[in-house]
Amino acid sequence: MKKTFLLILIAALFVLQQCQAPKTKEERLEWWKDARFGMFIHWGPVSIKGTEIGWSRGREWSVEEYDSLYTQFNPINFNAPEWVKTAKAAGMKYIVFTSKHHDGFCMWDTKYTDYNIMNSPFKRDIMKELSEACRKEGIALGFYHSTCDWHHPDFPLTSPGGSVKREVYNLDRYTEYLKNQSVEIIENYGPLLVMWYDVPQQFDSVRGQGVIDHIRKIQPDILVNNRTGAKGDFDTPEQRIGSFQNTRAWETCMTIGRQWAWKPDDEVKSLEQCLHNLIRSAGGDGNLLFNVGPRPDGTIEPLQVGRLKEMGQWLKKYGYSIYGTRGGPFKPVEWGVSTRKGNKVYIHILKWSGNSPEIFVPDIGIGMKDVMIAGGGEATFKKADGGYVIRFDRGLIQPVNTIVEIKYNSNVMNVEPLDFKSKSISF
Ligand code: FHN
Repeated sequence: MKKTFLLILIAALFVLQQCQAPKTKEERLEWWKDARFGMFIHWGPVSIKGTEIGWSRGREWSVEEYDSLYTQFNPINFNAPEWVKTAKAAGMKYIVFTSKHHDGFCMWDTKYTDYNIMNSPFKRDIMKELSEACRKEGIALGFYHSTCDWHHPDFPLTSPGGSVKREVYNLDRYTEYLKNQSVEIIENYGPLLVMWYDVPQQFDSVRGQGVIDHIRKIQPDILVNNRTGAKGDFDTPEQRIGSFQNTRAWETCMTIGRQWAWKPDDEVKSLEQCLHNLIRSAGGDGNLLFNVGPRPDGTIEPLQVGRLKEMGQWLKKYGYSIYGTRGGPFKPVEWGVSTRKGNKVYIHILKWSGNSPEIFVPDIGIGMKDVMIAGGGEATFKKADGGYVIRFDRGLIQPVNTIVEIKYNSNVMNVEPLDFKSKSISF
């Protein structure tokens, strides 16, 4: 009797999970756009040295010294649930972790090379533990997997930075290696949100598309970025906020500190900079993949954890104006951006100076019904030539972002993007 009940329960849970999981790539892409905010994690044995992953191989350190670091790598304080808890506390909805960077070191129990974490003193499958922690906490998971590989003997280029051409190489055999490891990762730790490839040296669009087509045989709905050599599903502006674009998905990737891998005595961006990066990405109709670099012991830098927690506190209060929204209808300007959801538009005023605030909002072809300041502040609006003028008390201005919430008479999601008029905001 008990066994039957257990079997029925497992079957029900599986069905439930399948019901919740996106069924097509388009559905997964819409989920990803709704999520808006992810954690990027760059980590490897080079964290022992505190220099940049991949790039310091053959630069700050000889290739031999760099490639031997894994024999000392023993991050005894690595705790996947802790990492996932940090991401959730930040309000992040997905994690993208470096399975293999340009240095070729594999952070999982791969059967395709011995140059992997299981042959370090740590001897644990980091990606297995991370995937289990993500699944348990409902955080979507993807992997950053470097297209180039300066360690692999078949890849045509090697360190420093791929600037040296190997005399003997086999790009086709290397491509098979890349495809095999990509499938292995998806089969071992998937289904995944995304495979995030990077630096497609020597990979043209045909070769890159071949990688995408290959992994899609295993997981048809997986998202792939634009760095296999082919264009993939989304663009990836780096260390800058992407321009407004709502005809093709995009995600800004950015470091919270000064480099991708852990750096001793690092600095982190201010809370205002961090939040503005997220809000401006959403206003441009894009995502933000915000990077942390764990320390050699496996913990994330407390400075970075603290900043992410502060972002999460802001998102707890105002996240409804970011999650599940799309950019616009008003295109980003120097003083602010707009996001929209259903019949609401959120105007995020990020820069402020002057006296009593007044905003001119151009007509979008749908009547304005109500307006307020996020958090419950009073605001008024009146019809004007070509749009509406919104006024509210200066005391309602918020330090990082003042959100003007506008309710329209009907759905605003199909309004063509338009510009704020030049004199949209006066103080
Ligand atoms: O060389 C890499 C770099 O180390 C880092 O991984 C970034 C993340 O997008 N991508 C490449 C630089 O464009």
